[in-house]
Amino acid sequence: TGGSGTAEANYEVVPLPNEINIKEGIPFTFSGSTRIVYPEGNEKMQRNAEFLAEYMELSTGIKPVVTIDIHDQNAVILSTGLKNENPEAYQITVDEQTIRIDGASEAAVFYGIQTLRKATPVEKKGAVSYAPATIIDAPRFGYRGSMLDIARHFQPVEFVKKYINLLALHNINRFHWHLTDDQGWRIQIDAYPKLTEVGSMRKETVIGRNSGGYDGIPHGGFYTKEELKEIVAYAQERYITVIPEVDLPGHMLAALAAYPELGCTGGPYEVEGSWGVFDDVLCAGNDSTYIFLEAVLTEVMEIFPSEYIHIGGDESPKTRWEECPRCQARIKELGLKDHDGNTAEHYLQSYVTARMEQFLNSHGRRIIGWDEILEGELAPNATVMSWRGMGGGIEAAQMGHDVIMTPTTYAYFDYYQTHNTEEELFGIGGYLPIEQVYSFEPAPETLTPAQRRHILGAQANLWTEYIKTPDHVEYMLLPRLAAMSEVQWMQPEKKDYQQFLKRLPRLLKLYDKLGYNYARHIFDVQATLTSNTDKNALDVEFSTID
Ligand code: NAG
Repeated sequence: TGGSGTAEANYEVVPLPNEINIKEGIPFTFSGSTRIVYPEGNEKMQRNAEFLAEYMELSTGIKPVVTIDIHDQNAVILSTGLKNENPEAYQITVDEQTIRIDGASEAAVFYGIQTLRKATPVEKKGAVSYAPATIIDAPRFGYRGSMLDIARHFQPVEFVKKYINLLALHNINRFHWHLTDDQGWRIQIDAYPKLTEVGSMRKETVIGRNSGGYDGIPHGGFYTKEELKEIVAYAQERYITVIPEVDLPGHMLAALAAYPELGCTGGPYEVEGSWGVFDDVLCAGNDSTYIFLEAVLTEVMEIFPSEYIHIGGDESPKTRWEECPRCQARIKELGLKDHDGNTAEHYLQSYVTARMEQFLNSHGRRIIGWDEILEGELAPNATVMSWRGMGGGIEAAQMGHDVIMTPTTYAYFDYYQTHNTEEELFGIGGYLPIEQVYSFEPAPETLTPAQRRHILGAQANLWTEYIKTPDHVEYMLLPRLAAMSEVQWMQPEKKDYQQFLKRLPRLLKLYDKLGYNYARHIFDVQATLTSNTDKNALDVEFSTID
């Protein structure tokens, strides 16, 4: 494609479409006179058309006109006319005169647009030629998630939007937003103003990995309701549902610092400045706890239209509950006993979870919880997010519950990307190279076909104890999120890591164009992992990146 001449599109993008059939014939040429046509009266499709126009301008320097006028010549035509059982299925048909993107829904058209955008080269300004082709595509999983923790380190609204655009680029449709934790409460709640007045600010942060030394610098921040609603709408335009998480009953020190009466000992508590699992959790024997949680969740539901509300449930020590007279009285009142390898206190957490589930179900919402909610008794309608390996998810699926797979071994993007950790930005530890992300199979063979249908999808998690800046967030995500997007989108039999590596450089160029930071040096390591012949191929591919 070097020199003069028209740049050529390449449909082998990330994630790779299910079917790409290239045909004989004259290509379509995108030029200054190409129009993007959307169906009259459909605002979402108009927005889709505008997205495509913006993307094309960034990649080619040409901003096409967006219109409802049907011109059969030299147009990209968007429609929702595709009939398909999968609401996210789309088809792209390219001939000399037109590129048609037909989706089973507006969201599906959006994914067709992402594919077209990624097929479009970014190195050169001017016209682009698209080989005549039919592309048939649909995602494997309906839940394609990415979790961001902004409790440990706060990020401004502008960055959250940039992050959402990044998810869209990878066909991700769920943004799991970890909004509360020991180290900060980040969401405005009118009924409990001290949550943000007190709970959103910690006085300092531990240096390094719990070294014992502190930086003496206050860290904090929170989102107002207006900001949160703005982000929800921003994500919605990009067909991404924001799933808020209020982590309970553990990971609650920031809330306890604001309202110490909600803890078993009554405090005083502080917004935590170090990392780990802390003994002080919400008191499960105190009625005020339930009043508090219902008030918080009521306001959360007002802000977030998502059917799912994530109630956390991870790492909630039972130490305080064992000593607390009110918790013990509640255990007695409920008749909870040690049995089946669980203590009465485990069943007390199950009681808290089930009560929150009942409350949210009665408002038409559903809960997701971390796999600890399997300990004791699983709430009747809960979806389980399996993080301590796949075991919890497998067990839940066997019980007929829905599952989202996000095991540390494949999905924890706070882990290092290479063994050469000296050269990487700081991570929590662990080792999760992109190749391993790519090899992730969220629906294991051990499940029956019926059980496998309970695996709704997979998600990448980014915890941010050691990740302070937007650049660092992007570095941890990229390019591993590209590998995760193929796990989430592609049929497993079509996945091929070596082939993925050949397609990836063009996506990296788009990252550069969009101003995303990514882990560049992992490819030196990657190249040494492959055979010499492959290594040469890779060198050629990747030498074109910089
Ligand atoms: C777990 C914690 C999380 C922490 C992360 C670090 C879950 C569900 N819980 O210990 O708060 O930030 O791992 O990798 O992951």
